[in-house]
Amino acid sequence: AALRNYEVIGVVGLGQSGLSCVRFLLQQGIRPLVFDTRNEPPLTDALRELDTSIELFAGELDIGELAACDVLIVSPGLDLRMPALQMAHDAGIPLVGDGDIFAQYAKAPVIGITGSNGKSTVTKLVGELLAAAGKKVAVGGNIGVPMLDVLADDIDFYVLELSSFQLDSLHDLQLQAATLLNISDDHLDRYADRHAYAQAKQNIYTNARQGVWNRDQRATAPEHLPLARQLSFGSDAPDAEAPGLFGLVMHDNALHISVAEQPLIAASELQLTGIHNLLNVQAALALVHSVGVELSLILPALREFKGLPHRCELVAEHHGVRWINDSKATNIGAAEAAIQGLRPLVSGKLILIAGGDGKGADFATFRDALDQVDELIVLGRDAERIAQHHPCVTRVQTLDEAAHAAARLADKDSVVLLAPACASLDMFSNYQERGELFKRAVQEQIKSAGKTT
Ligand code: UMA
Ligand code: ADP
Repeated sequence: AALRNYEVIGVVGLGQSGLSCVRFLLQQGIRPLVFDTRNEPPLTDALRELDTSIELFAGELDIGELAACDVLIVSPGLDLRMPALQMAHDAGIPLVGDGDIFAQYAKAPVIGITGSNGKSTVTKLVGELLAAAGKKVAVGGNIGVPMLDVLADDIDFYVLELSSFQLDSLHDLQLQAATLLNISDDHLDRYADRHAYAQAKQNIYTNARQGVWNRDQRATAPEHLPLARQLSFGSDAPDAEAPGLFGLVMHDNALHISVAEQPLIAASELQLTGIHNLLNVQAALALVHSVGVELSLILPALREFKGLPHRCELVAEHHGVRWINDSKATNIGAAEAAIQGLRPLVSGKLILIAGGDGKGADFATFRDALDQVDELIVLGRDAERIAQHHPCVTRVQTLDEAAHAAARLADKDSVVLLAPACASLDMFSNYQERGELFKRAVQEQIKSAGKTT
């Protein structure tokens, strides 16, 4: 329902999303009540800068206070199953997300992207491909810019990364094209079980004009969209039967992304590495195709796309050895994708650098992926918990030592991959710092190798 139908609006959660909601409401001449479960919400000063007189209720949510509102805009980081929110819901107060407000004000078509992995990569790529086709694009959502902040008058397309949390509180957004990239275990602390998590992700297809899904994972297929409004991508070549279109084929002895069974672009022309990224690229192509963009227009931009930093990022290629930074692989699932995605493309040794804070994960489940690695270099707090699952292990203390050891083990056509399968916090301030230090270590290693040869 339209915002103007409500007399008192509550914004629950004062993080980036909450603050952007308040800013947006103030622009509409609406002063909301603000709630946050923390006693000292970190963005309190930023809220005061927007408006000194806004009422802020900090600390445990109180149903008596929430009940003063006619609608609650709830932040994605808050579990909708919290007792006070459930009580508000049961009392008939709608619980909505920033996506529902966005839906009321966005005047241009919206493309939505969800999935357990690859969301940011695909979101960024779709934005760049549309821009290359001459469209004015705004990119936001879970990628880091609250969606209400990117609303503007002169936009041709919005591209939104949507987390399952954002989808949970989304009711009204009509997506022109939507994709569910893949589903693997994540956020199971917020969902009753895997099925509930998968259902949350399926919500992206509700009200979508076109659904784009992954043939490698049937659970990503839209359950309720007619076939004519589906397109799929995958690691096989789709047959002529709808709703395929995008796939992978061999052509002139080289792996190509195909469209309608015709090779479109060779994997080797892309700067992104790994089979998983060939799927991400197909998803992006399918989305832009769905909104009517001619694919030949965007091939140069596709060749130029370097991906986001710290996601299977090619750092250097030196004497036939490729060095890849996947520092964002902060859990086993993401590291597995990097290993499995790269393995078929590596003719020499695959050398993995892993370790860090394993967050209590059971590394026995990492064994299948580790089996595909020729050499393992470990560091960090949980180094030994990973090391015990591989026969060829080198133990190091720093990323410099890791790069040095990798250079020693590598031969021509080897790939050295940093995919830690762990958080970075035992040794670094975040995954970005870990990735930057790795890149520096690689450059140093290459420089010193240059001196000795
Ligand atoms: N929090 C409280 N009490 C509150 C409100 C929040 O304790 O009253 C805590 C939450 O539990 C959470 C943190 O504060 O730990 C942030 O929550 P939030 O809802 O305020 O988050 P925002 O700052 O608004 O950021 C959110 C997304 N974060 C989450 O969904 C947790 C950001 O995605 C997103 O970029 C931003 O909106 C803009 O759309 C980040 C993320 O980690 C990158 N997303 C998860 C992921 O990708 O796995 C889903
Ligand atoms: P998200 O925004 O969903 O976290 P990113 O694009 O930031 O995704 O990539 C995060 C990590 O997930 C990367 O480091 C990569 O190893 C892994 N990844 C990326 N794309 C895929 C994919 N299609 N399938 C599985 N894993 C992937």
